[in-house]
Amino acid sequence: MTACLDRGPDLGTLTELDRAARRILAANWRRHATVPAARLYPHQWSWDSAFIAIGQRHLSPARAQRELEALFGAQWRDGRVPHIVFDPSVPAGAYFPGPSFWRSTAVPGTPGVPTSGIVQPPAHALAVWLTFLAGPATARARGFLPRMYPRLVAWHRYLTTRRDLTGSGLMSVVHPWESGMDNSPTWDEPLSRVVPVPSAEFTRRDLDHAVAAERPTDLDYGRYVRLARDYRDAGYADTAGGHGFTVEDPLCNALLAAGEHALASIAGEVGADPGPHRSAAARLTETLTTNLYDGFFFPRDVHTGRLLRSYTIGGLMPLVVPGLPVAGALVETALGDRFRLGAATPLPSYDLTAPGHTPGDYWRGPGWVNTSWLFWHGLRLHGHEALAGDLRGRLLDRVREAGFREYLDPLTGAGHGADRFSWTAALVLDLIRAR
Ligand code: 9WN
Repeated sequence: MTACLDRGPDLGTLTELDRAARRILAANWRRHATVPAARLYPHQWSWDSAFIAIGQRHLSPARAQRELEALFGAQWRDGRVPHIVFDPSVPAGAYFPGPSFWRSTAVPGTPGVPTSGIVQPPAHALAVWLTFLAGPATARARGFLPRMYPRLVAWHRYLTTRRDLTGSGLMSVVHPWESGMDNSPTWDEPLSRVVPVPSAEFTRRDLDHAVAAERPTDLDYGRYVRLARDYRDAGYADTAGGHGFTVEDPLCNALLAAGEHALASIAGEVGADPGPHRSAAARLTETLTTNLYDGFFFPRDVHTGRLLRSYTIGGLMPLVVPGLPVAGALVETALGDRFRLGAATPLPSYDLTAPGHTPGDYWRGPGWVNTSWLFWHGLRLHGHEALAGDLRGRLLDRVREAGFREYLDPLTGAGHGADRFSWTAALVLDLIRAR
């Protein structure tokens, strides 16, 4: 086990790790859903809830189902699932940008509860299916799948129609927050064209709870605010050419393809036709590989038409797609110097050999447990059982050493960001139970 300088409490055996993870999920539960971290992220986040459900399903299938139902309860009429569902009982200034920034309730077709207006990676269909599998009897008694299926279909329809901003068949993200990998160096080039809002015009809240050197800069935030404000002021309309930042991202499109496979299984359970989902999955897989693969998966900057050729964890994520034709090459790249699968754990968010790699800085080097979990899931899908088993063991060791941190230095294992982070706890619970 790697020595680690700022290691957290030694959580000891797997049983203790399991117990500690359960305590975190219990403490972060709020009436209908789980917050990612009590102070830094005090509301419900979209893809966090998907990962949280994947762990929670082992403790309480009903609670995991409620987590996902709460998120989709805030779905907009156009099908979008907002990236944050705000808890009205949390003080207005607890998170920026909050409800008064997004003004979602003024938009026709939005739920009563305030939300953001952007989205996050579509990990939900996969989470719904895995949640069902963990407790089919409870799910059937609660009508979980019949309720979720039409909502998931509307969600995917939004992404594959209104968010197909180029007509290529792939969805675009229109804000770095939508990628889930906010501050990734890959976004530097497209973001450089966005005029930042001066920092005097907004008050960040993240720095009340996190170290500034490990978070995006004020300049980045100024650009995030500009993009979100422009989108809001355009009534959250999705128009080709109407966004300052438009990128076809491999992670989102891979989850969409994996999600269509999950939807085919869900359709089978609810008596719907799985055929259209299988066709959609095949189409997405082919387009993803044809359009974004050039020895590795790279995002495409829609404004220039060019691939953004840096090696980030997002480019490894298509391994979650069943039947991916280039799975072997992707695993080879993961084993190489850039990601060092089998040594660097969690898998680094950014190329270890790149001059800009920073092991403690947000999405610019450190590893997150969710992306490593997705890669582990992909390794198993593609028959790499030994590599998957090794990654599982290393991830559990890392969390045992550092505690349930938001992200970790992939080489030393030092923990960073929020502590008692929900998806770290949830995915540890899932990894402990993996066979
Ligand atoms: C903005 C909640 C979220 C994660 C994202 C992560 C971070 C938010 C922020 O926290 O983003 O959505 O304030 O930095 O980048 O992946 O879902 O855990």
